Amino acid sequence: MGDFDGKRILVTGATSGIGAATAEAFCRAGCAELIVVGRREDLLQEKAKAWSDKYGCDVAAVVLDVGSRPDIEGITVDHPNLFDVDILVNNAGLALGRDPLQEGELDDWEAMVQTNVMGLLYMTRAVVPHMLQKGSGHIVNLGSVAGRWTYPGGGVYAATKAAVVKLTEGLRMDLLGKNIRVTNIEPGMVETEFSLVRHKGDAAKAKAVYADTRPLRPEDVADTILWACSRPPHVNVQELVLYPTDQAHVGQVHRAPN
Ligand code: NDP
Ligand code: 8X3
Repeated sequence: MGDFDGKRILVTGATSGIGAATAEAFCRAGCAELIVVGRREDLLQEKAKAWSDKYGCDVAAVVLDVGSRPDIEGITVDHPNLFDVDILVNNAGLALGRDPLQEGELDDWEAMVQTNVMGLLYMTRAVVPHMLQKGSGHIVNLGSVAGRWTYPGGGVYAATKAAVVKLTEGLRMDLLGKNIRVTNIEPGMVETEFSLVRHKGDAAKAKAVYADTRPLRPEDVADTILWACSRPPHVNVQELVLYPTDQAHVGQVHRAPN
């Protein structure tokens, strides 16, 4: 019997990067039902079908902006049991811009706070009552090393990830005694669409972030998430920092041209 047999799992931000790798890893590991969330409908549907065909897992694609309270409330009214899951991976998130704070774009700030903080809160609030009713559950949040150590031009993104540290800690306290685990996974540099999004489609800038170094792959983070979720029920991985070998700190990356 596998660790995820019979489990219903929800992964937000599953159209690319860490979320897509995590969703696929749960299917591969034999979860019964997977719900994947993202905004790019065609991509989400395509991935959901591919995972379902390949692994025989029941995959439901739910097109949703996690930062939209009306969307989440609406879908909850229409489908009251949609968020009744055993594991929630709050992965959807983004950085926008590398401007110094004094020159920052207000729209970028709002999108980061709304997605990385409010989105995580809305999803958590929608899921936790079901876990309480069942008497079990696991919430995995995607923080970042940026939530512990910031860097120039990264202050707002880092603040949203610092919020994830506190929200994870507070939720764990509020749920003490309820048999619900709460984990914060904090990766360093992972090569995904993250930098392309941050640099608003500028592929050269995005590529430069990962040039001549060996970043983490999304699958490395997915492995870590599955490891945390497959500990015995009395074990909770509270927080876990995962750097590539070639990164000692947020701003300190070893680069060696091949
Ligand atoms: P990607 O850009 O590859 O993936 C981000 C995912 O989030 C996409 O699937 C995107 O889908 C989804 N998403 C973004 N905004 C929303 C929204 N409002 N509602 C629903 N889905 C949304 O980046 P990563 O895989 O790298 O990022 C995943 C998480 O990991 C983020 O929280 C990020 O902050 C964190 N992280 C990333 C690191 C890195 O170096 N890459 C390091 C540390 C943490 P769509 O556009 O279809 O909505
Ligand atoms: C993403 C890692 O260092 O680009 O959370 O902020 S970093």
